[in-house]
Amino acid sequence: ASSRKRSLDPPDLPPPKNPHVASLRTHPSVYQGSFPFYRLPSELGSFSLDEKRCYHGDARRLRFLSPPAGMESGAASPGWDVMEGFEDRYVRRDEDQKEGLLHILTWVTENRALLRGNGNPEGKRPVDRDFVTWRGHLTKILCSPYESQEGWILAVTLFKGTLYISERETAAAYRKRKEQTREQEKLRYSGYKFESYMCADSPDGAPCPTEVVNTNEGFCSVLLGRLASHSFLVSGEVDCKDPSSTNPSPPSCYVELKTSAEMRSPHQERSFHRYKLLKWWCQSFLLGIPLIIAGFRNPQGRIVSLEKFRTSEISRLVRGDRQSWDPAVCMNFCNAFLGYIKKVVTTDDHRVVFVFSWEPGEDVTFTIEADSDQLVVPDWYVEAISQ
Ligand code: 0WD
Ligand code: CA
Repeated sequence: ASSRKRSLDPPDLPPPKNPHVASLRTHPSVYQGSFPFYRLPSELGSFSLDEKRCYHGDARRLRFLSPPAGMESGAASPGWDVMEGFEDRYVRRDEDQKEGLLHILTWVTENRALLRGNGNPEGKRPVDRDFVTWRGHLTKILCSPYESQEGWILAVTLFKGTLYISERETAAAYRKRKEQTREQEKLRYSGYKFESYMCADSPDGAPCPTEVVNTNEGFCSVLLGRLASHSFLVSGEVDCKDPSSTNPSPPSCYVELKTSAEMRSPHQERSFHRYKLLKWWCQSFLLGIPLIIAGFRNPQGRIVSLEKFRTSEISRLVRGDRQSWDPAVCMNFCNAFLGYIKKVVTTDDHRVVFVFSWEPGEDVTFTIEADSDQLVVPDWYVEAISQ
């Protein structure tokens, strides 16, 4: 009788809760397929952050590529010491100061006229885009299907028809940052120092490798883009402009600079393709930056070779490796995640924050803060945009 009862049980029970209704999968197999529509972003403006991290609505911190002679032929082995100056000429940005979307929102309030919708006066959005965010946040989303180490938290608010996405530091990222060793900090420095060797302050100037490296400084481009049905305004830090670029209009004239450890074995080369090139591709593709110049450093901290990577050719470099990544998966996942945000975040109120979080191997889930004390869209912005 008991077995008979059990078999009759299910229809009497409420339908089982589907754990996937409120979550989003990230496994690559779910997102295989053709590449979604992605429009090359167009630059709408830019801003600069000075040595004190003060905002300026102009391109004063844009730098210009000034590579050493011989780079084109692959002959250059500059031998630059990218650790030099670490002790006495390094000013680090205070990363305990969480800026959120501050600088983007400042740019938006100063350029409102460029962003207003064309609809009827009641229906139009003050910022006529579906999403506003940093490029770095989108890079994390794109990489998620292949990420096995670091999770993320993205806080989202819907305000006057536009979704604002801002990162929150995870507990693990906080610990990692606080426990950073001197050696790790030196490696970070070497990336910035490489820029000092490669960039000049004017189109026909020369690099000044003895300058102070100050990570407060930066030049950010503000662009409009579209992925499938999602329109967005995105801003990202740009390393330099190539004055000799055949296409002088941004973002096509921009160049991304990277450093990486010199590769000495097929194993190191494979892992460079699988992990580093994934991140490099996602980051530059998102803004439409066509060229990445990499400096490879030896264990003594000297740049031993320079190599150019065309963003559009990177995915071809990894195609032969079946365990590698597929750019279509990254973009299809991003498309799905933005669609998921639109479905979930429907309360238009700047005090309400939807907190999406993800850990490798798990699904994306969210919680809601009805009256958040960590706003994505701050009160000053609400006031400024309503003027
Ligand atoms: O406070 C934070 N947690 C973050 C701040 C996280 C991500 C970005 N930012 C700031 C950056 O300081 C920058 O001003 O946002 C601005 C632009 O960011 P993005 O372009 O969206 O960010 P991303 O693509 O991750 O980084 C671009 C460059 C980096 O180049 P490399 O080659 O290392 O990927 O921005 C720099 C760095 O040069 N950068 C930072 N500089 C200072 N502090 C930071 C940081 N925390 N993160 C990236
Ligand atoms: Ca860089």
